[in-house]
Amino acid sequence: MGFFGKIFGALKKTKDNISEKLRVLFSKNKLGDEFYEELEELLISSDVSVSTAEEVVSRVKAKAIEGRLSDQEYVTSLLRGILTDILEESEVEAPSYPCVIMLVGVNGVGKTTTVGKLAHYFLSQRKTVTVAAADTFRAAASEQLSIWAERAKVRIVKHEEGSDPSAVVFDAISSAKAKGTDVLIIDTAGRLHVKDNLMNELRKMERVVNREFPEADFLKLLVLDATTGQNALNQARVFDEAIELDGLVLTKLDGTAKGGFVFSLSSELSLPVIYAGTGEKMEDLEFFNSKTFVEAIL
Ligand SMILES: Nc1nc2c(ncn2[C@@H]2O[C@H](COP(=O)(O)OP(=O)(O)O)[C@@H](O)[C@H]2O)c(=O)[nH]1
Ligand SMILES: [Mg+2]
Repeated sequence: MGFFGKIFGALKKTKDNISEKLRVLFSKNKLGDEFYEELEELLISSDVSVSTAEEVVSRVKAKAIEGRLSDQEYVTSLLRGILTDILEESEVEAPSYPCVIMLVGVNGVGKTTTVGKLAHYFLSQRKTVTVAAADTFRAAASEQLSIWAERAKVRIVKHEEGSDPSAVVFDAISSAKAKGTDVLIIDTAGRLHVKDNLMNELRKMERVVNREFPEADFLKLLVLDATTGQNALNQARVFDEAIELDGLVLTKLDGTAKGGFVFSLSSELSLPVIYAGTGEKMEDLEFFNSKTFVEAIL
């Protein structure tokens, strides 16, 4: 089962929920302001933040033909169009080479796994890849990445446990430059309970990349677990404040995912989802498709 099958399965609960709520809303035969208020509440209860729900409703207001607001099919297709627009407005172009992709995010969201998947993906595109084990907090972290690097058959740069992550990044850049590597992918730590340390560490790595490898296209991607819901927005704010993010990777789209928060990330932080993880294997990574995503939840 590919992305399309998995994403429809993962978001089925969200979809069932929304369609049941829409059914109730239309059965009430509300029109005008009352209708819009209820629509806004419906979105908020589906993990869309308040300000994004307001934005969606104001776009519906601007576009809708008043007399057709009692037509569920009509409103649903209008909503689909608006939600797709919101996702597409934040989309970015594919990276140019050489590029550095740094994955950040809290513990357990799937950073290390995604490094492995991305390495495999770029190799399949006939690009050369180096991965950097800049999660030096636990020895297990770089061992886990070594296993992925071996599986994907890419080079890995790692240091001892407890060493400075920026030094790993520095060495990885030297090595990538010397070998003329197309893509350098950096794995990082995610222990948010020492937030200030982590953010300083990430900023330091960012400075090293900017200083040592200015010719590379640098993408800082936040990895988010799709089952998280609204809290994802808080995570994104924290990381975006520290190191300006370029986009998102949404993992675990093979589980029971929550859909609504993706629109808030796009509309409030202008952060596009670029890749989607749909399983634990190396091949389980897809390009995110806005239209398919919207169809899976509405
Ligand atoms: N089902 C599923 N599991 C995933 C996915 N991505 C990662 N995982 C699992 O999530 C757990 C944590 O992943 P890891 O890469 O170690 O997270 P990290 O702490 O952010 O580096 C592991 O058990 C992974 O196998 C995904 O797309 N789908
Ligand atoms: Mg990890």
